[in-house]
Amino acid sequence: MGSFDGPALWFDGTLVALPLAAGFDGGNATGISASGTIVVGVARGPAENRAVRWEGDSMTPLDDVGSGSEWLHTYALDVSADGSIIVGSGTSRDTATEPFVWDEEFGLRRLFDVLSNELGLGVSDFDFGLALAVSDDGRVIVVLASPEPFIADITSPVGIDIVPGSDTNVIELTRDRLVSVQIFGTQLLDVDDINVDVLAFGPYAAPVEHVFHPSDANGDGYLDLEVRFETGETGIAAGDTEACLSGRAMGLPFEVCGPIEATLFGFGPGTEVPGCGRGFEGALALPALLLWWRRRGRSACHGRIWR
Ligand SMILES: [Ca+2]
Ligand SMILES: [Ca+2]
Repeated sequence: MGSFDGPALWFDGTLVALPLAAGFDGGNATGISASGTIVVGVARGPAENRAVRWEGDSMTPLDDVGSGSEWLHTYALDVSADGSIIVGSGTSRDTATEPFVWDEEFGLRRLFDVLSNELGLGVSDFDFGLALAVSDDGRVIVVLASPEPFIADITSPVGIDIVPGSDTNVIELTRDRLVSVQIFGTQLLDVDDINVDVLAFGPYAAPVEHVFHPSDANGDGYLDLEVRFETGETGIAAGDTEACLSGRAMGLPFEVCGPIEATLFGFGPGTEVPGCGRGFEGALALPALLLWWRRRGRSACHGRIWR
């Protein structure tokens, strides 16, 4: 048995040393994702301390992706359940310690910039210290600041219209049917900043099937984005009255829900519909699993609807 001094992960009864990249000789692990596959912390070296992410056998420093900040030393302190949002603190050439938020697309960003520029929040009265913790869903950050600590909701303000142009939002659960969702741009939300690759609709998080060119659908002067999903992939079941769209805009997570009326077009209750998709087939074959999924989907459906 050897010994070591450095970041480690307790796994299945054994303490496992986390790998350190060249140029680092120590560190700390400070946070872990829900599945345990992503660990965050700091790697220490003679020249710098770097916020890092461990995944499998690799250590990856959290990089600045062109935000203009020049970070000297960074420390990751917490990670969201799925590993997509990491928070911590760092020092730059210009400032004392200040909090950052990291995501894969935009890298390290000053939390102050994100709150004031992307979310339009007035935070100039605060002296920021650390971003101490992030909620499991990656949408709420605990910030140590003076004159007092605060909780920042970094949910991107996204408004949607399910089945654009209709108030009843009937979704027919038939084969190969697509359902449209209009995402509204605003002064704060440029729809070009929506990552369509991670958009997910319904309890089964259906991926986007079709993306339209942005156009100003509601005539407010801001471009809107219409996307379409295959109803069979959404997991929406007959009788559902609400559906949610989740994704990321400017790297910030969002989940927004709207009313629907889900019907089995042309089929009586309990009729087996060939190729109808997981949602409907699941309802026939795996009621317990479907219920669990639907509960899970609903419990996360408290997002604000901005219209
Ligand atoms: Ca509608
Ligand atoms: Ca518009």
